[in-house]
Amino acid sequence: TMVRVRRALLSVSDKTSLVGMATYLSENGVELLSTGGTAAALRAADLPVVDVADYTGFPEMLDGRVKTLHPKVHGGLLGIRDSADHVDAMAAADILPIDLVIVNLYPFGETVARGAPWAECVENVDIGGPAMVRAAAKNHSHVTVVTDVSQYAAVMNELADNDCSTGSRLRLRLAAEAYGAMAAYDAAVARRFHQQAGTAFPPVVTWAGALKQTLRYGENPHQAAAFYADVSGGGGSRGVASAEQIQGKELSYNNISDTDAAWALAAEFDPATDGPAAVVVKHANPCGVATGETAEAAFTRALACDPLSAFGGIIALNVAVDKAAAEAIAGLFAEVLIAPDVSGAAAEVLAKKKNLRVLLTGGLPPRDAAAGLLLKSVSGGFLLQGADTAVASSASVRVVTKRAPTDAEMRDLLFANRIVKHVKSNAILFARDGRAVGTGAGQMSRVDAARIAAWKAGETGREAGEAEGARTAGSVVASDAFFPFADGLVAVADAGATAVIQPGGSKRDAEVIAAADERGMAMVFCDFRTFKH
Ligand code: 93A
Repeated sequence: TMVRVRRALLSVSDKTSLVGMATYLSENGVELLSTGGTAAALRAADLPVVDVADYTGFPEMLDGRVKTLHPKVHGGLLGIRDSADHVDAMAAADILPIDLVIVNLYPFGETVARGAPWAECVENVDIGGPAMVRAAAKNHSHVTVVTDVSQYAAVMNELADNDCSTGSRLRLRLAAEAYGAMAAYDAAVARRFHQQAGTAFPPVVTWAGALKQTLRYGENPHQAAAFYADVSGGGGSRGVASAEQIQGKELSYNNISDTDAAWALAAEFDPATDGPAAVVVKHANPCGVATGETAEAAFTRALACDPLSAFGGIIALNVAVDKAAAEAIAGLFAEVLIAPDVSGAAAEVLAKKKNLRVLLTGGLPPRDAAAGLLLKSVSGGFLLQGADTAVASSASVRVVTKRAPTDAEMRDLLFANRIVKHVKSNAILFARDGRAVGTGAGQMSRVDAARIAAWKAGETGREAGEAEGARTAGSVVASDAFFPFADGLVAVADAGATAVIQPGGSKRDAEVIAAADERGMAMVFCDFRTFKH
């Protein structure tokens, strides 16, 4: 059913397009009620407007904390128009029906984002706005509620097509969007309050997603799926959800998930200290990781880790893509490229690869913001945990063997340790000269992960025409958790590894250390494990 709009209440912090919307309403005979700043903006545009304070007979007070919180406002929003009792009660109290509410809230999220002091954040918690929005949305059978500038055009079109009335479908949709917007707002408030309280794991969900993309399907074609951006202030910046896609088809569910894995690993490497780094991911595991003198060198070296698996992979770089890197990347069939930026010449090269999706993040995620909460669903609930930010350094690791690692070995050990954190458990990774050379991922036993990593390195070397064992001879190995027995260590030693980094802490550490000593290997304990399931 259609509802004629005769009276509208406008109270907005974001005054974008306000005058256009209000002019349209006013020209169509709609009476405008408004709060202080909004009313001033309307008067400045020569629009007739009634102050809410004049309508209620109650002044705005307490520094604006009480502006619209009055029965004459809320009665006008909540009264049921086709109930004789409600109509009588409203008339008796001089309450006028309000048919349209246009409200956007105090900019709480923006205030927090610019690091405003706590008191200012608190002052920016809107109370009256959400109260009106909720009341109007509840009474959507009679009231139209607008909570975002992006909805103005749809509402004006509806009014224009229907003699200044709105239909129930639009009112219901706007009411649903209104409650979603209020939930996101409350989530952002709850998150900031928990931060202030020092509650790391809030007892309430403080996530709120804004639909970013309806996906064609999920992990498999028979699963429905959608992609959401976290709009509650916990998403961190320069992540996959806020990246700009400059070319290529729509991202799929698996593209997004794999791109996230690739981006998190690339972001481990700081261009200032590690130089350019490149990552190739397949099925959420890295099949190529390398640093290099240039972006192109890093990519070419990463690709050489396992070119067979890299086909159809996801590429991430920690530095801007230049022309040389773009040309090298264009030589590989890849699904997605993610990087902080691309040069103009690189963009031209990549544009020829029509199917390659290119995502630009604008920079690397700040380390502390990247360390947000990770969420995983379980049947009937979910798990939350902090991001894995553990990093080993040459000063933090303990040498446990007779022989200490050489400087070159230590560099590769720390490099491998940072990568193995991003490999599904059980994980064993061989590395040499700043690149991964063999990976065993997602195995149920550690010794199998070790054998697969060594075998894979050998296979790839053979396919590349290298001498037998050339890849793993003199390599180092990282293990994501301790070796429960010496067998895993023996397997990597047999493959030619000369140094190992692992957390330690097994009951049989002594046996594992003895096996390393017997073979003249160097081993360090980093004292933290990096499971990833
Ligand atoms: O401080 S409030 O929570 N108390 C209120 O009664 C109230 N009514 C509207 N904030 C309130 N508002 C908000 O004021 C609106 O949600 C809107 O964001 C803002 C518009 O104020 P002005 O018209 O003075 O610019």
